Formats: sequence, structure tokens, C-alpha cells
Amino acid sequence: SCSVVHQDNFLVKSTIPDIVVPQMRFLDRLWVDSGSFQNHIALECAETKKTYTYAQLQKYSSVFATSLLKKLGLKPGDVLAVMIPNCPEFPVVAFGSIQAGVVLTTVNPIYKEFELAHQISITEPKAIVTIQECYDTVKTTLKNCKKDIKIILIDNPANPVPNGAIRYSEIAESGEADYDLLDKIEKKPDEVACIPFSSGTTGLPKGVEITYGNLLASLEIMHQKEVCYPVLTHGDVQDVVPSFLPFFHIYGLVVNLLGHFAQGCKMITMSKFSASLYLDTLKNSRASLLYIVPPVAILLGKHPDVNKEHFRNVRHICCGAAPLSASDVEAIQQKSKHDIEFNQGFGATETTSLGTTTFKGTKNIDYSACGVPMASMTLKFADPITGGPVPIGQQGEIYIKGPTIMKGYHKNPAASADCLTEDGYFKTGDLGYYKPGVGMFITDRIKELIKVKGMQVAPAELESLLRSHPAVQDAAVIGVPHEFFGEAPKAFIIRKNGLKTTEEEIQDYVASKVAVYKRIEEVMFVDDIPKTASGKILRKELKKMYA
Ligand code: 4UV
Repeated sequence: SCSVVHQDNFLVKSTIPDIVVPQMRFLDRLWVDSGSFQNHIALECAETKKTYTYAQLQKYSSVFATSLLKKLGLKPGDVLAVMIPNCPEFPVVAFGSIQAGVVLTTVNPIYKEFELAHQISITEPKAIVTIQECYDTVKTTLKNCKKDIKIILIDNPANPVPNGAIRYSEIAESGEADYDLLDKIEKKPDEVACIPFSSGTTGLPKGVEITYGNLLASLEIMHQKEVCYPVLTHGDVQDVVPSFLPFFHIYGLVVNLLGHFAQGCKMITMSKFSASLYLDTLKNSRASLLYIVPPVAILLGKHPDVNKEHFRNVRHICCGAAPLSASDVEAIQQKSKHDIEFNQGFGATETTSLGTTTFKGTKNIDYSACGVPMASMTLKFADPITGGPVPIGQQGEIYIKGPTIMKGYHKNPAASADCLTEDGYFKTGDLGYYKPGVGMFITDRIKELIKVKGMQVAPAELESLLRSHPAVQDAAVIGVPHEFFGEAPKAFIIRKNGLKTTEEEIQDYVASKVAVYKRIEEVMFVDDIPKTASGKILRKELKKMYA
């Protein structure tokens, strides 16, 4: 059963002994056990079949780190943006920048100018790594922001690169690493390692400061034997992780990627989710550990072509990032015909990795629950209005505390103060309760955030875009249930006096400016948008009135 203790009836703490954050550099910790799998494949691209061994990955990251400092003139503490899909080069760039002490900000590669400009204006990178497909977006955005920064292109060596762009292959895959230089770069646990983005409880996307200490703690916490699925990399056997969860997002980066590199798994990278490529990969690659989101759980459970062959080597499936139904887990279990350990994880960008999960080997799991706190993490439930704690078992806003909680929002002390309490809790903006012996249940989201296929959509971002449309007087966006995506954005629009516009025109306008998963599913023209006296949109009212 769940091993947790309740202190004073207000806190839920893990019974796993607290972890000790090792006093090591992050990559030294990451690679501490890597000696035995140097010649194993670390990464294979599902589309191009390009591979890197562990030895290559480590060498190229060091060469890339050296190039950042010596050829591109970056300094430790500068920001590097990376705007590429999942591919073998991603971790070279990520680990290379960590090794150089450079702060990495991860950008969704399907972002358009409007979205990229926002992230660039907040993080002010000194260089950006991208691919040919994003080049025009990057170029135009930089021009509009009046930023002249270096562009590193992950290129096909057969193609020319545009004037002024730097070839990734020339600064990562050829040349030498200056280990004397790299060895001198020390980073303290509270220094920032990377800045993924999240809109938090309200407003526009914000840079989430993840420190070296957060990353080190995450590795320790994920590798506790009570929650960790032992990896089988030895001899010719190697665990295989099909990796479509985007590496720019915390779940893909920390849980899927970092956690398994440290253990010698092979990642098969997919630049985007495609059901046929994913199912082929499951069937043909001895896939053994799956990291998924609820829409993929639905696909695996319901798709008529999915059968036990797809699960032949699968030992463990982890699902998270949005609400999951127990019936979807049961459907997968019926198809797989053998025991697969399934766990649901709950986390947020601001918690670096998982906050809660089910313990390994737990019997009679309720799959609609998100498990118990990870080692060193504490849960508390608070009255959303007063902030006062509510007794365990009663519903409240989920607060979570521990060594993986972010440092704060980048250059945004007001937003940081809003969500980080003085005694160290992160206010998740999720509503839930804890059932002793079973785990945590999430019942609602009180923050503005919309989750489409597990991806963040910030209503404030769409609202500001909608208000820039010439025929729109005012706009409000909420999430409405969607059969496959979980949720989808719905817009309420007040038209400008006498001006005409249609649902389709509004949808096309938004679609032309944002990533595809942020598209407006439905538009409703209204005469009034309910707001508080201070002008805050009353989203609950909107939901009640129209949903
Ligand atoms: O900031 P974000 O986009 O972050 C995430 C992270 C999810 C993770 C991380 C590590 C894991 O191992 C894993 O399984 C999942 O999604 O969005 C954070 C918000 O997403 C909702 C909730 O509203 C968070 O505040 N969310 C995340 N996980 C769940 C969830 C869940 N299991 N059930 C319901 N909602």
C-alpha cells in the first residue's frame, strides 16, 4: 500500500528517506555510471536513422561546449536558445551548454514569430540553435526584435547553409574539446541551468528558472529504488525509450531524457508524434519503457491496430501532464496480455520533474490517482481563497515543496512571489485532495492554463493576439473539453462597433500566428465578458454561462 505519513494531519510526506543532493557538477553526476555503456547507442533518430553512441554524445557535447566559449564568444551565464525538434543533436546542445555554464532556454520548434519574439525578449539569448525549417521564422523574429545574434543550424551536410549561419556539425562533430577550459567551469547548486517556459497560474508564458541543484535533486529522486524501474543495460541488452515527448518541455527533458541517459538506455527520437511511426517503433525496436500523455494512452487502448506485439518488450509505462482515465489504462492492460507496470505522474515545469507518482509494485492501484509524493517532496492542500491549510482528505489547492521546485520566474519577481510561499511551497493552481492509502486526486484546475494534448496553452497569450485583430473589441479564452486533445481553446469575442468578422476569420487569424495546438476550436460572439472590478476575466462565470 502507499507508504506515506501525515504530519499534523495537514502535510503529506514521502516515506522514502530524504535524498541528499550530491555536491557534484551535474554532468559528472549524469555520467557517473556511464563507463559500462560507452559503446551502446544513446540516440537513434526514428526518421533519419542517425545515431550517436554514448561516447560520441559525451565527446560532441564537450566539443560543442568548447566552441560556444572559444569560437562563438559566449560566456558562462549567457543564454543559448535551442529551437529544434527531438533529434540526436538535442542532448549534445543541451549538455554542451551545461558544460559551458551557458543557460539553455528551450523553444518549441513549431513556434511562430509572435511566440518566439516573446521568449527572446525575456531571455535575451546570445545565440540560437535551430534547423532549416525554422530558419525563416528565426531570421524574421530577430530582425523584428532588432536582435543580431548568432544562428547555429543543424544542417544536412549536403545542403548549403545561409550566409552568416554556423553549421552545427562544424562546431560539434569536428574539432577538439578543451577539457582544461571546461573543467574550470563550476556552477553552484542555486545557479540557473535552463529556462523552459510556463504560463504558471496566470498571464503570459514566463521563463522558469531551473537550477543545477534542481536537476541534481531530480536525478536522485527519480532514481530511488521505490519508484525507479531498474534499467537493463548490460551486455547486448539495452532498454529502449521511444522519445516523442518534446525535449523542450520539462517532462520530455528531465523525466524521459535525463533520467534514462544516466542509466544507459537507447532513446529513439521522433521529431513529432505520428501514430504510425510510433506504433512501428513500438513493434520493431524492442521498446521497453514508454513515457506518454493521455491522448497516447487513449490511442494505445483504443486503436484497432494495436495489439500485444506492440507491447512485447514493454515493462513500464508512465503517463502524465494531463488528466488520465483509469479505463484507458485498463484498455492497454487488456491488449498487452502481460504485466506492465503503469504509473501516473503529476508534475509541472516549476517542479522540474515529477512531484508525485505511484510506488513500484503497488497492488490494486487506482489509476485515476496521481500517487504519493516523491522522496523529499511534501504536499499540502490550501483553501484557494484564504491560503490556509485544509485537513488531509479535503479538497484544496495543491501546494508542493522540495528540492526540485524552481528558483523563480526569470526576471519576474512579482509572478514568483505570487506562486512561491514564504515557507517554500509552490502553489500549483491545481485543485485536489489526498486519499490516505490511495494517493492524490486532481479534481480541477483553478489556474487559467489550458492543456491541449498535455501542452500548455495560455489564455492570456491568445487573448492578447485576438485583441490585436482589427474587428475585435475584447476577447476571453477558456478551455473546453475535447474528445482527443483533453481540452481545446474556445474564444468569446466582443466585436468592434459596426465591424463584421466571422468565426472562420478569427480562427484563421490565430492559426496564422501561433503553433498548431493553440488554434481556437470554437468562437462565440458575445455582448459582454464577465470581469471583476479590477478587470480580471471571470473565467468560471464564462464556463458556467456557455460551456
Ligand atoms: O508545466 P506543465 O506543462 O508540466 C507538466 C509536467 C508533467 C509531468 C512531468 C513529469 C512526469 O513524470 C510526468 O508524468 C508529468 O505537464 O503543466 C503543469 C500542469 O499540468 C497538469 C496540472 O494542471 C499541472 O499544474 N498536470 C500535470 N500532470 C497531470 C496534470 C496529471 N497527471 N493529471 C492531471 N493534470
